[in-house]
Amino acid sequence: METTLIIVKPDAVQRGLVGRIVCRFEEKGLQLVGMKFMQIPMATAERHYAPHKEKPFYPGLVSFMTASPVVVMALRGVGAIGICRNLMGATFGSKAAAGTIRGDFGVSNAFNLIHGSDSPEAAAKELGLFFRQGEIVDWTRMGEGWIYDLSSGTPE
Ligand code: IDP
Ligand code: MG
Repeated sequence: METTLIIVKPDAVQRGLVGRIVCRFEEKGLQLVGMKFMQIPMATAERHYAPHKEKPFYPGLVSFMTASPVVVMALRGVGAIGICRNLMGATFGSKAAAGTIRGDFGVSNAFNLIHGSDSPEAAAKELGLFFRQGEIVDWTRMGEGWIYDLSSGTPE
């Protein structure tokens, strides 16, 4: 099982799209194991986007992400990182395929509604930035055996 960090970005919160975006992940079958509403402190945004520090869009990105509240989520599942990236769609709203979150809800390249970790290393780092000990909750879903085939002992 992988756990990934998703951020419903300020543009999505301002546009009243939180419920519809959360719904995409829930209905796919990913398990919600952490969630909070927050305004991202500047230092956290800078650390989160540190890999982009040298890019021309970095200053604008950090000010966008700290300008207004976000919803951060921890989502779990087999291959959750890749599944979430597919549900999100390509980085630019203008290019993202229809059927994806970015493809369906946005046209902007910078204001692209959602962040998702892109590797297990990034997920571990980002979850640590946004969730303290105890804020990610391990729990058992009643319907797990109908979301995955558990007959072999491992979720398929
Ligand atoms: P990702 O969010 O799909 O992983 P990244 O390349 O990691 O895309 O970029 C991080 C974020 O920076 C994007 O989600 C987007 O908000 C912003 N961004 C990326 N490239 C550009 C650009 O060329 N212009 C403006 N903003 C950009
Ligand atoms: Mg990225």
